Amino acid sequence: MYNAAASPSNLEGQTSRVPRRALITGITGQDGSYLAEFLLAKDYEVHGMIRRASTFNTRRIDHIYQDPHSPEARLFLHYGDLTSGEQLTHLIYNLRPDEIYHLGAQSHVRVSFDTPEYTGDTTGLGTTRLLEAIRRSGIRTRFYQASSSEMFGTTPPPQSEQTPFHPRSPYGAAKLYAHCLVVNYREAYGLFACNGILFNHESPRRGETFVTRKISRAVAKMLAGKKEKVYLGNLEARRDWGYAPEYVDAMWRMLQQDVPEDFVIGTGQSHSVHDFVVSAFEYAGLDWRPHVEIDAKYLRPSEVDHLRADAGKAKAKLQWEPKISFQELVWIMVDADLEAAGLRPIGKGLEVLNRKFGGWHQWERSVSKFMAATAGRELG
Ligand code: NDP
Ligand code: GDR
Repeated sequence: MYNAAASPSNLEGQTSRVPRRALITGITGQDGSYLAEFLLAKDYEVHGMIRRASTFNTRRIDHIYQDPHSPEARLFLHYGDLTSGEQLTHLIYNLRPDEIYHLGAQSHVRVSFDTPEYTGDTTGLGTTRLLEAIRRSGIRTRFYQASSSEMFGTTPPPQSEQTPFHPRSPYGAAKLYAHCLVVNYREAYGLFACNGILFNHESPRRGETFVTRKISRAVAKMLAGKKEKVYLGNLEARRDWGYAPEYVDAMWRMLQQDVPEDFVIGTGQSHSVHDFVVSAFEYAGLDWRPHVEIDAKYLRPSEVDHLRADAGKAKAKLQWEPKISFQELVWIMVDADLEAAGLRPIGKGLEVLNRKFGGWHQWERSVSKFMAATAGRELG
């Protein structure tokens, strides 16, 4: 079992001026970019691992990039890949981070059916490589694993930390393997490691091939006169959709606890893909029927029908509760995509964010100000 007395200092009570150091895998993804902003606003020194690519893959974090030569620099990027342990060990041993947020993964469920081996290597074994790098380097750190509601698969809702798993995709199976490894390293080696079992969370920074963003982008393009139809798969699947920036706050809260535990994070409400379609089109004043067609290529060999979180434990222990509803999420995403398409946002999404989080809006920096306001300082 984890020994609290032998743990790193109680981080809530820490008064030292030395900044805490975090390492984020998957910093170029939706969650990684929001988490980097969140931690910078809390005065962390943030290190992110990025993949080498022949094209730029840092667009979600370009606005917070800092010249590493500057004495003020707090954000540092390092090349590495989850499919190879060499750089992971090197990074962990040399950086000795106080907290590690492991968000990197092949995260697309449909794609995992086409690339099961690669998904297992990245999404499953990637976690093992990190855990082993921590164990072998002997450093004391806190580890966050991006677990997923996809692991529940066929088990009916509501799903909590006690719900049995039954994954329905290579992605879900790989996440479950990683999830179990985290529990094992906690029990076997006393590692401070937490699984955040997060339900779907979306934002203007969501990857364009996930269904919510696919719909909000399509609606914006239709209003801009650049698209006539959007092709989708199963409209009946139900998901518990939340707003991503609120979920990175939950990740951080997990690592500030005295004892490492696993937490389910979600809104407790579920809606169908069809609901999202209707809501997004209605918000834009469009009739969805002539614009939506089903294409079998977006169906999955086995589907997860219904996910809805019971996040009571997170509410009680982390004091975490989401502020953004399903309807508001749709407004935010459509507004942001309208702006990205060069159109004037309708405005309800902006209004919600202003009201709930205080002055906002540039969609690509959508959370900087909210996070900075939370931390009592403004990001540059
Ligand atoms: P994204 O797909 O937006 O980001 C994935 C990140 O992983 C990217 O930075 C990507 O880099 C990186 N990555 C992929 N493969 C590798 C590799 N081989 N080596 C190093 N880095 C790699 O995911 P999200 O931000 O939405 O999700 C973050 C994590 O949370 C993921 O693990 C996901 O599975 C999990 N999750 C997400 C949920 C959600 O609703 N968003 C819900 C539950 C869990 P690059 O930019 O170069 O592609
Ligand atoms: P999911 O998200 O599989 O839940 O995984 P996604 O948005 O891909 O699918 C949600 C539901 O919508 C249905 N669907 C479509 N999906 C996509 N991508 N494209 C379509 O055209 C389409 N039409 C209908 C899907 O069948 C599914 O039922 C996300 C990812 O972020 C994972 O990494 C994460 O672990 C889980 O959420 C929780």
